[in-house]
Amino acid sequence: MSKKPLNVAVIGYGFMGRAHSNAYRKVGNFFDLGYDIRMKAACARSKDKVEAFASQWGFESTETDWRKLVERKDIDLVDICTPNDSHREIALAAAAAGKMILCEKPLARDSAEGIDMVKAVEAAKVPNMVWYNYRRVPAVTLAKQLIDEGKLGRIFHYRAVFLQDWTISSDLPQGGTGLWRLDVNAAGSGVTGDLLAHCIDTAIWLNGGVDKVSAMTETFIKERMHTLTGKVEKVGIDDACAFLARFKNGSLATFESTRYARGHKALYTFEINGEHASIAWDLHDLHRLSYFDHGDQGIVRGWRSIHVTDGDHPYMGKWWVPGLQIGYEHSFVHQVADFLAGVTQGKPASPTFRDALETQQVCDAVLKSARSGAWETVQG
Ligand code: SOE
Repeated sequence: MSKKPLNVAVIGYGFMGRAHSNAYRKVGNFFDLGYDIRMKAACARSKDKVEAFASQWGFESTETDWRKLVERKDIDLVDICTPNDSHREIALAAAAAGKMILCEKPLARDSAEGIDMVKAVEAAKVPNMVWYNYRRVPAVTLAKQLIDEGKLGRIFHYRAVFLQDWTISSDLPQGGTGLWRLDVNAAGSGVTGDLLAHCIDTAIWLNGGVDKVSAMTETFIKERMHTLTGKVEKVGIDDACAFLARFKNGSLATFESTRYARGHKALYTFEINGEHASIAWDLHDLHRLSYFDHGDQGIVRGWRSIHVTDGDHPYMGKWWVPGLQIGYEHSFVHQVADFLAGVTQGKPASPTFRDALETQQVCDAVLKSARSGAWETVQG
């Protein structure tokens, strides 16, 4: 079958620019797509850096102005890998230009920006998706399958944490490459939008919508040098956030995230306790899913550790042979494969901008609750 050419443009060459470019390059080798992906253009402000990035990742051309890029007739898909403060503006222009849009998480700095983005892609009827990649780690997708099959029965508890330790030094500046995550104007929030957004996205996918939240946040280091102004400026992000939540299905949840958990680099874990079974997952052991089934015979009942590498496990039939595991970068490959399958079948793959707005609305309620000290209802 002949494949349709798909010209991809990636804006931003940071960590995510690399993760996504790697996915576009690999996906056609492992998944049967209706598209022939072409690495058409890379875009970033610095000419030297974007040219080096384009040559490393095999892009045919470069642009230093994203406005020019989104107007190009030879681009079909625009991938936004820039800091959060430019997501809205680029997405609105790309939607008006009729491009497919993939946007790095979180969708935006807040729901108000997110709503504009949802309206723009829906009015333009362009395929869209947000890169909440952890859904597509095979063990996490298996968790979804088990829940949807009813194996857990009624869900009582959801528990998630995302711990890091990379911002503990007070010498670390805010702003600029990578460190824009510490600058509230660029990021919108701290760990809430950067890390808890992942946990919330997975939780909504696995356990449905969140009704109410009660949160606390802390900014441990109050001032940092700003890379762009050279001045010591107030830190406006949350360094740590913990919140309680009530889901619409009646289950209770706790979520915690910090960049001050010495010894933890990216410890994302969740555990779900149901009436008949429980499941647990740990990003540091991402190819395993822990599963406890109360229906097992009593004398052998216990937590089992499923090595999610068999051909009938989600996505695994596309990779190597049973027993050989895959990793972090493959979740991005799966996301591109699902996105394009959705476009071909006219069934948008999740999370669309509208799905990701729900996560944004939970983040807004969490930050509101941390300020008010009260339980807040999630809007939307
Ligand atoms: C922050 O350190 C970060 O890189 C996030 O921005 C990513 O979304 C997360 O997956 C890993 O941590």
